[in-house]
Amino acid sequence: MTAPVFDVARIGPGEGSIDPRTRLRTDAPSQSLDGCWSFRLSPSPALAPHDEWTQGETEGWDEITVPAHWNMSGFGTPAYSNVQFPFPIDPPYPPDENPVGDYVRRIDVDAEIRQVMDAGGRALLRFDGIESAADVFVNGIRLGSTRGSRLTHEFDVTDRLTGAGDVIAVRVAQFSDGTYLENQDMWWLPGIFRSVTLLARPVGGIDDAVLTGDFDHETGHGAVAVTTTAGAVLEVPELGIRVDVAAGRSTVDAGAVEPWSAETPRLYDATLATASETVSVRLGFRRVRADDGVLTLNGRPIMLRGVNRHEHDPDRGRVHTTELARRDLVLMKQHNINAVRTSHYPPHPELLDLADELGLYVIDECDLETHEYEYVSWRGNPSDDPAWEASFVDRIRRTVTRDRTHPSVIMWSLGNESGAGCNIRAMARWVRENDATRLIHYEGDHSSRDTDVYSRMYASHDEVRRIGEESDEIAPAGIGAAELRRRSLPFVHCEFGHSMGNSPGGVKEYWELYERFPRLAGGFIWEWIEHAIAIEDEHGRRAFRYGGDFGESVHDHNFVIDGLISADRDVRPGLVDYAAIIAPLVITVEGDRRGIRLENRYDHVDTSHLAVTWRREVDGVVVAQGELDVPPIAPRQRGVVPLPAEARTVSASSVADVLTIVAALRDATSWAQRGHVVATGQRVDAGAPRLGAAAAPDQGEFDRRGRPLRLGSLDVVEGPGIGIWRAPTDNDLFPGWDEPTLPPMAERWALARIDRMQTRVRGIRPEATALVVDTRVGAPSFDSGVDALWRWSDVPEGRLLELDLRSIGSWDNAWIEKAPFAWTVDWARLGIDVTLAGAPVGMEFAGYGPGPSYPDTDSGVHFGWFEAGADELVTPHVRPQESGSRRGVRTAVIRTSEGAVRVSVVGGEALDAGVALTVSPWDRTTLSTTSHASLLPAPTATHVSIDIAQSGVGTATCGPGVLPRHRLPARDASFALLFETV
Ligand code: IPT
Repeated sequence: MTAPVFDVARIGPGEGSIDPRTRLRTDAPSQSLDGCWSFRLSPSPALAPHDEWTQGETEGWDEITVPAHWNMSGFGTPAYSNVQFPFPIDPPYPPDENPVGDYVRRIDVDAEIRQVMDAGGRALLRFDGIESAADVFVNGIRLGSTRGSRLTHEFDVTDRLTGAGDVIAVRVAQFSDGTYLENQDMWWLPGIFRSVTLLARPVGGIDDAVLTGDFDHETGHGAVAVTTTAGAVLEVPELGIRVDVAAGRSTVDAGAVEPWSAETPRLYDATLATASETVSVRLGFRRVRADDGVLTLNGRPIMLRGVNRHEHDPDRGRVHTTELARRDLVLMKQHNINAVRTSHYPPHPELLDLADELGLYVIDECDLETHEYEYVSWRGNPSDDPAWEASFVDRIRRTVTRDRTHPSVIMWSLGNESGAGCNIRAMARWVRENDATRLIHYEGDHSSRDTDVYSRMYASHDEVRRIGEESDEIAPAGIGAAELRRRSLPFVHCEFGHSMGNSPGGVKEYWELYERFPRLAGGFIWEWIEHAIAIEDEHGRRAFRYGGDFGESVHDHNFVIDGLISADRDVRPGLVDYAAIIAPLVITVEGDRRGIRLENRYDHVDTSHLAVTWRREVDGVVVAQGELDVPPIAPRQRGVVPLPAEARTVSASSVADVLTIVAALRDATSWAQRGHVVATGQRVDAGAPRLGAAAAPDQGEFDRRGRPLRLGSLDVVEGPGIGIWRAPTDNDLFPGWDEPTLPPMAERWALARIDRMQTRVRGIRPEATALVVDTRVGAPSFDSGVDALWRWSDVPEGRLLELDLRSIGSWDNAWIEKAPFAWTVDWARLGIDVTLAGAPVGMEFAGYGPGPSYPDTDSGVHFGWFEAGADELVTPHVRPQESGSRRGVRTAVIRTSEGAVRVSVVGGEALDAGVALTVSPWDRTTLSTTSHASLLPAPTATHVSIDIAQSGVGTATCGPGVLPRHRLPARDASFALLFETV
């Protein structure tokens, strides 16, 4: 028998599978069919052979591992596109070029499963994820098809299996009608990428059951809601519960319980048993509500400190491994994150087990996105076409049904970026009828008519403030009942803080708003992981690739590299910043060090699990320390704690006297060790360096343009000169959403030519105590620039530079004809650039660290005496760009393969704020013209920038640009530096 036509262009859900069931742990036997399958790839459904393959004829085929994507397994290459569709919008048709993968596996059914079947039981074949459409066969008989790549499908195979040598065959198309509903911003990765399992269903077993725990905060009592297909015994041993429950719905009073929350992820093991099957669930008792505009859990307001998480493994794509999933969630918890939106599809089921256990609130999102319709002004959007209703409802039904026992899931999300319409409404209706224990989320319809929260993405700070004040714009339809209802819902910022490259700036300012207005329930950073794909480059080294690197004709470059962690799970500076912004404890040292103010931002627990210690360092030496006696502060309350006398003292110092307060875990948790730091507060009193008398330096130590030949023990290769440009960050390359009609910063800089400034020496003047060098730095074609007066002298401590900088000319766009609007050329930075001999080896510095920061990403750094190795100087962004600045630096030793120099702030305005120091293996032109980190040349020199001011980084790739307060308009400056030999 030959396989029937493979229909991949038919509007509708898959067919032939059984009704979706809740995911439960069971003692019924199962058999994993993961592992090696026979595999054959055809270029399109029309060219897929109609031979005897479904009966196991696979001679000459290749092999593939399941689960995997075939284009990550040597069959084809991955492709990335975001909103734009890789083929014409011509629903329900996929393109002719539509790879088809045939999978075959011959199995002997495990004896345990056979026994169940022999006793009259049934067997199910379960697929947890196939992208994008499959036809399923057993022993040559077609059982049906799947739609919904990240959704589970089960087929009853009882009457099809013989027990020995059974042939399981699956034909998978990369694209299908389903693809029109799955245009998420991610790699196109086809294949059987989640597990395949054979499940035994014993006679008298529990075919389906839903167990959820409810918590009544007024009585402190819990209740277990049970819906089961078979009469069974419910047991919760810890609560002394052992009751018979009949088939159907029932509620069992659990008495006094400890509630579940992200902060107290208390789970109770529960079982439901019949004579032939026991299923087990980890119950959490909690109640989530939208209460008068406030999101609450167990009667208390909660704040979502969230991230959006895709499933991504740089070597495997969307194939889940327990190890990476746990690593992700543990890293989240360690960085104070308490919520995950599973953008934009249900995650691997194990992720929810981990979220229950570790304590994370989950917005579980349906596998739905029709974003491609934005390109055609949403014309013909399936979301509003009744022909697609069954497909939409099937998707949400599979999502909710699989995951409904998880206490961590507090909202169902209907999907992402799919516009509005009747099918979105039908999905919401289905959820309302089937699960009352969570709220409904959906961002794509701003009327919020079907949701329980008002959700938006990338709203500006100003709009978020207005939403908080309930003074936001009234919907075009006017202020009817629907609009009043929307305005009364809690607000969730489901995507904000676009973490692409050196980013996201402005998050702190969002957080201040969330904290200020009770209606604002927090937000989710876009996004958790960079989706770089790892390859081995021509030198045999591991290297990261992005859109366009695999020859795609339609792609979105590196827009998929926008995470708080790298694809290899290295923490990016944005995560450190976010962790501090959302820290559950805010520690403020009173100005005069009299005491500290503590703000407990936990929603459910007091502060007794934290040990609060203090430490005083003078010029890098710890002079006193101790633990503070902090009476427990209740959730969302504040307290003031006095400081002991030794902490209050401030000594004279040359660098700084620093008081640091640290709150750390008293005991280990499932996600961190004892002593893990949750929050830090500081008071820095800057010291005053003293220098001996100055004398004029030997002019022979300078070149003919008045530049020193050496600094410390290092030869100067180039400079020093004045720089106001940076290697554009991803954000610099995009117009901010707040200024959509203006050219992006990087373009303004290029138009104003500040990336290629020229220096003219106006005069060199030996004076009694200094060599004075007067320079003008200007942009070609323009009369704007920076005048710099350099005063070099020798002091007993080393070589002193006093620098005066004056902005000259105009920095508006009047001179650029093509500019239709008025804008200014804000600078990227203002400082000195100098190239020193030798590749960088590292640095030691006293300043804000240990990692990099910029004016709008400076929450996660604190003052200290730090070291950075060669590989910590800059951030290895996949697309090279500006990074690595250490701010507030007062003194630092820069080491290269040729020697070292110490640079210290000794005067001028830098005495208060310090300088921003960037030590990079690459110059800015190289950084800005190299497409991938792996293509950067081996470092030969050390590029040092010492900046008196810098611009923030903003989040213009998706959202507002740099906030005005963090910009750097043209300005003057004066400061003094000391260079010493070490
Ligand atoms: C928004 C998407 O929801 C998300 O999937 C991702 O694409 C993100 O942006 C950008 O990285 S959609 C955007 C056009 C607002």
